[in-house]
Amino acid sequence: MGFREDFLWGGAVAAHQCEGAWQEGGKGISCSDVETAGDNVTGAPRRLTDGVIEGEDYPNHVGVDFYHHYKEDVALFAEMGFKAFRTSIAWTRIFPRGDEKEPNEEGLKFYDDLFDECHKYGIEPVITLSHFELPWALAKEYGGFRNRQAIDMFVKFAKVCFERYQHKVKYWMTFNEINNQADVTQHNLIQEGAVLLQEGDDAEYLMYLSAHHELVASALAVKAAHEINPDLQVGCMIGMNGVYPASPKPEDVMNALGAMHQKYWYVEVHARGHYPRHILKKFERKGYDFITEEDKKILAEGKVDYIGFSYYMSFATKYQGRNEKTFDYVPEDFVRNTYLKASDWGWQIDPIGLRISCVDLYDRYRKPLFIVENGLGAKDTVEADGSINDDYRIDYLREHIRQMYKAIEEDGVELMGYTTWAPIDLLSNSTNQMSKRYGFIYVDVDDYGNGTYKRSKKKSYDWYKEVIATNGSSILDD
Ligand code: BGP
Repeated sequence: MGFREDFLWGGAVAAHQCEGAWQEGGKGISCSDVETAGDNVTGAPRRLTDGVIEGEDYPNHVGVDFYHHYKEDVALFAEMGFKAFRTSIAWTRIFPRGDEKEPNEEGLKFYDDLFDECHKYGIEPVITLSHFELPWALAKEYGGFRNRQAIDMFVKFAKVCFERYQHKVKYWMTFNEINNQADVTQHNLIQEGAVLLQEGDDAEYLMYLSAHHELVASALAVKAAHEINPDLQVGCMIGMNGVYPASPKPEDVMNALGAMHQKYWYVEVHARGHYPRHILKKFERKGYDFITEEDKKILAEGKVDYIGFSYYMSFATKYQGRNEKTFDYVPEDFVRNTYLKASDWGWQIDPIGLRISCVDLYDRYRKPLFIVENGLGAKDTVEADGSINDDYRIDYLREHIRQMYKAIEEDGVELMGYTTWAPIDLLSNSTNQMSKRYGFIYVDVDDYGNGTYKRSKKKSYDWYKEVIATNGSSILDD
């Protein structure tokens, strides 16, 4: 009953948000290295600069210095009883520009050491290949994933990783939250596909084109992984923050359906190996003609083994007449859901939404699910005695885990694991702030890079330790 014996309890981070050491070990400049801090007062998003510009503020160049602290951090995860630790391999540590013939040995060695450190404690590394940190040279000199050459570069990177780490890493994911780019902002396009918008570009066309190339690259990587070692399991990763209709008005319902279609289609291609008909219809209408016969074959042969997803919040959408023809993704139509409370950053907290997401994804694709991100970004206060009483984080996680349990027990969903975002404080991806903290482990550094980088345990640390030790039952009984 309940969580299976080998349930992968743990935590998740991404290289560009925690490692720092942006120029160490032969690392090249990534797209994330050229995104500044957001505005700490307003929480406004990060800005993309043309290369690393002196005088600009790039907090992720230091991160939480995980590159130098990883032994201490992994030991803290181990003490919590982690079964799994999800992180990403910074592409630019392995191929600094993306187009080199040979990988950078120093970069490969860093991850060898990190994975060995995890295994020392019986922690299974879960690895994302591309988590918003593509090579900047790929963006600048090749046009990112708008260019088919990016497919070869990614597949080479993936193969090097599979070959090198096949006996250390069993669970992989290709592109983090690949569906984020449905909202075609420059930030999302650069993070997903290293696509820099030029004047006169049709952003929507470029999104579909580069997403298609990413999907082909992903399918080729899945196939390669299975050929290299049939034990390897490769999943996709989508950002699954569900969208509800704001009311039972049919137009609102249709709006929500359209918004969900814009999430699911990426999963459809990954999991079923072909495009859903509504997307093909759209391509027909718009005259998009980039899917080749060879691509179709590749997609069909590279279906993922499981579906990884993140879940933080849900949205509600209200039809406002903007998209009457297609009921397409219109973020401007998102409205506040008055039934839900929100985090300090306005993210609407909805534990039942996690259960809905599990059921929706499982009903559609019948593949094992892996919740690879879930957590609360909040401001923490360090008391005079050094303690941090983050009951709000405990409440958030407890309620989500309870819904996850119901999805398994009552809805019959097959769930492989749960890695919280993030077990240790790190930089926010959207704003690059430190003050938006997620961890069980506090890191002493502020939004301006001041601090000792010392690690300390929050109240939630022992709480999660107990959850893992009892395989979830400590929070199901009360
Ligand atoms: C997801 C990303 C993560 C992570 C998380 C929290 O979209 O995969 O990288 O950062 O969101 O978002 P934020 O850091 O902006 O609070």
